[in-house]
Amino acid sequence: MTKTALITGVAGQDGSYLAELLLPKGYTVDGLVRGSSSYNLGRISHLNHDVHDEDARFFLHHGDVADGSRLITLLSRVAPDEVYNLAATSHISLSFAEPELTGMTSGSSATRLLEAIRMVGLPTRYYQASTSAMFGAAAAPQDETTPLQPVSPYGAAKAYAYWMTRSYREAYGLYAVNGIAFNHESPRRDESFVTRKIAMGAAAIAAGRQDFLYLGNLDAERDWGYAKEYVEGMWAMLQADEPDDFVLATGTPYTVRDFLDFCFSAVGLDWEKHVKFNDRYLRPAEVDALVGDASKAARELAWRAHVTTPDLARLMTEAEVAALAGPV
Ligand code: F7E
Repeated sequence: MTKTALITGVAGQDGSYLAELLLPKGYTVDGLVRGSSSYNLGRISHLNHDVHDEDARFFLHHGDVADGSRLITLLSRVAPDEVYNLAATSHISLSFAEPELTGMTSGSSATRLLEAIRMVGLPTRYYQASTSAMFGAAAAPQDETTPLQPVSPYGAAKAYAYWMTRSYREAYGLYAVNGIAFNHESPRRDESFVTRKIAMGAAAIAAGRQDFLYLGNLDAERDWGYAKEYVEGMWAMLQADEPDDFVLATGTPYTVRDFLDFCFSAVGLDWEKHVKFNDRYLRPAEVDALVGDASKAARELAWRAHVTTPDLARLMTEAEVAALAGPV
């Protein structure tokens, strides 16, 4: 029997990779997209969603995770075997500017979905996109036992969603899990995150289209993996016998400065000649070091990140160089 998955945030980086993973496995994939007039469906436009096709298995639905009654209607209609809650306001800087909205989209969306699953009475398995941003000020390396110490509205909202997911698992016996993903990137990453910004900047400078790249704190340490591999971990969590929470990470920290070095080296440039500091990219509070220990996922799910941060930086920079060169 084929399974049905509902993905919130299907048009985002992770949603698009997850849909690409599930469709060849035989899943029917229902994706939630915001019903705005300006669609941003570039990441999923290659997936067949012609609803007139009898074999269609990829469907888009308008809706917003802030709209509880819409979620109930949708869940009743789709009756998914699995729900992946990937929709969020995921920019940390933006979360400081829009703290209340961030709470609604990245925090209480989990409650709305969990409550909708409980009300509709489906045996649905639920994946909550939790994040290393919840660890905030906690000393690195962090794993599933590290106490949460968020330092941004985004981290705090995600910590609330994390605890609601655990509460519904414990109180109602729902199969509900938290995947605690550390930074995961790709050529599909939104342009304002530092990795994509650097990869695009290096490619544009190498092509003579700009001279400088403006950045904030270069000392922050992050554990950057390849998003395409992380969605495999998300799926694996929902196939386990028992629901549990897992960290997804590479385990190796690099600084923003290192990432600059990897990207600019890939195009034969010295980043120090092209990068300027601008304080507009500093945040009211910064997370100094996020480094994950994913040994539980390796042990229990046989999941590992294979693409290292230097490989990822190269892959992302090459994608930008190719994009600038245009179609062959
Ligand atoms: O920043 C520094 C910045 O915005 C990384 C999200 O996926 O991962 C992500 O959040 C570091 C920070 O990612 C610029 O201050 C310097 O220290 O790429 P980012 P993030 O804040 O770690 C977590 C795990 C999530 O869950 C989030 O959703 O880079 N940095 N200069 C800069 N960052 C940006 N964006 N732009 C700069 O110009």
